[in-house]
Amino acid sequence: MTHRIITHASCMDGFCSAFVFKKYLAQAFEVNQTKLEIIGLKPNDIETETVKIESRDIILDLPPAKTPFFCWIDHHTSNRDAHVKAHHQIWKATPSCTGLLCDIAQEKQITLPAAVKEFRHAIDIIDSAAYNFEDYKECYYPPQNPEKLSLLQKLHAIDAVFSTGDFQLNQELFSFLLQDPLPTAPQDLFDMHKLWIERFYKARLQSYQEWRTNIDTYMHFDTKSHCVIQDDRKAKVKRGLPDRFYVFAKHRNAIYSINIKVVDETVARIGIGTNIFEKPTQHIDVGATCKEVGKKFGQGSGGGHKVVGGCEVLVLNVDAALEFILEKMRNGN
Ligand SMILES: [Mn+2]
Repeated sequence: MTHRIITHASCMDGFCSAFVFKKYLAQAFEVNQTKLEIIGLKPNDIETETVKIESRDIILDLPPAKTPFFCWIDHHTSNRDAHVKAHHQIWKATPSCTGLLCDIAQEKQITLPAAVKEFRHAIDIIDSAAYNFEDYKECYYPPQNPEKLSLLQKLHAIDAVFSTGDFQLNQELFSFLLQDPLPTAPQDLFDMHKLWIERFYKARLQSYQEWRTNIDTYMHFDTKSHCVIQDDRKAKVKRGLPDRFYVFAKHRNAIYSINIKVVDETVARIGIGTNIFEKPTQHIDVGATCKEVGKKFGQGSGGGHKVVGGCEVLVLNVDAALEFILEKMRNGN
């Protein structure tokens, strides 16, 4: 019986979920781990059924398929009430899907090595953006000691391998790293392939720096709305790869960030976040605001959580939408 693991592509949590399932949970689910194919997909591929899901598929860190399949394990709030036609189905609001898999292993009395338990804390930080300022500095800037990377740094280095900006290459490297034999814990992959993984990481860190230098030319802090605005329409050139936490590293006392990106000739995407380092206690409901803005200035697409969200608006409405959001932030509601 051949099973496939379908997991979240280009995502460290999706990657580690596949690792932990294959290495530690396959047997408990009566799955033959030597014949396990691993496929990375985007949530949208499942929702629009661009890939045919088979009856023996195991879907991790993704929304469930509409057709019957074997096993679904996920932690995304948006999938909580999903209608699932799977033989095994487990949903729980955990910081990472990998962490949920570790919990399941424990419930099934599978002993996880110390290295995996230690790793679990790190993947929880990564997938729920629970970095403190020191963690951020450690992972997004050249390492103080390149010869001895920390656990978080090793995981970021592995992530750099399948986040190159070329989706097909990412897919190749993603499944390559998950081939047999798997080491004890995901971070051991770094030591296994150190010579080339550290080059991916070095390049990635340089790309972050190029991006930060470029973004500095047009990102600005609007003190009245407590918001840092990154309007990509103002970019003269495109450089590097986004460092998603930089806004709040640069503006430590900001509450919000807004990011505007034109997608095509009619649609622009607006992302709103709150300060991950300071964790402001009072702020507007970002998800609700995004939903409202998507309806008012776009074709209805928008939503998210209390602290982070996104929406799509019409290109011709971008300025009005931005003003609407900033006004809410100024009033604090
Ligand atoms: Mn996840």
